[in-house]
Amino acid sequence: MSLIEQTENAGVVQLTLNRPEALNALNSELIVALGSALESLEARDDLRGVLLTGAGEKAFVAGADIAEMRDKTPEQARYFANQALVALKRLETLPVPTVALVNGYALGGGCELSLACDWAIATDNAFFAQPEVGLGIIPGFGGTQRLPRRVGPAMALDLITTGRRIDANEALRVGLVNRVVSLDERDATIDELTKQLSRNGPNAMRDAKRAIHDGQDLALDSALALETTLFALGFTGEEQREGMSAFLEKRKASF
Ligand code: DAK
Repeated sequence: MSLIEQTENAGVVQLTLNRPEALNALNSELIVALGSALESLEARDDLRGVLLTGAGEKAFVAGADIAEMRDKTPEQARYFANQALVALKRLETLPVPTVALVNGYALGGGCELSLACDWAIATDNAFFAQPEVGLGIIPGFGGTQRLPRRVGPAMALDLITTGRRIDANEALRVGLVNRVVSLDERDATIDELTKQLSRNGPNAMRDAKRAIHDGQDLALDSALALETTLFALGFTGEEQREGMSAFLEKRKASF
């Protein structure tokens, strides 16, 4: 049984964290497996998108593995932290759209894993929390940085210092996820998303992601200049011509 199950449809890869007996809690082995799955995806020019989800109906990821973490020495904790940092960086910098399908508990490192994706969909049984302070630690998978960027510093402080759990609808209200679907709609949602990501211009999707991500760290004028450059570059390849020709010829574009 593989810790990361990988399936694929039309260039859209679904990665499923597969450790349901521990509610997909992130131990070193699972983090390393995720990192290497992402590393092999990085190299693929034909990749259109990545969907990340958890095995079973109960949990996306119930956090870092507490049993494994408890007895770590500081050196081991640093090694673990580095492995995690590398895996999450790989996820965040994948050039294609990445979507977390949060299908149950997303606690601690699980919530942070969903934040390392571009955006998230929750099923209606999902719960989110950053309960680390209750364990005597602070979030270590980027929660103190990515959460405030997603939901604002006040809401991030609320969630991190209280450790309270919020349900899918509150997660939607605060902007932690973009959509909530019922558990029954999960497969149809995946199919629809796969269709959308596989029929759009792959280079255009990559350039749009790059403009948004890189633009966040720039002043507005520089960010707009980046957009202009990427827009113009889009006219150097086949993709723009095919997309526009298909519209004018009343047919579906073939990218
Ligand atoms: N770690 C290890 N095992 C876990 C786990 C976890 N986080 N969560 C659940 N499990 C295991 C349970 O121990 C149980 O195992 P058995 O007893 O069957 O062997 C099995 O999964 C089923 O869980 P429960 O029996 O507890 O199931 P319930 O439905 O009763 O409760 C629950 C579900 C999700 C409410 C509960 O399991 C729970 O509260 N789990 C812990 C949630 C939590 O506190 N998560 C945050 C962990 S702290 C770092 C980066 C990040 C982090 C740390 C360092 N660095 C970069 C260094 C992140 C920290 C965290 O995520």
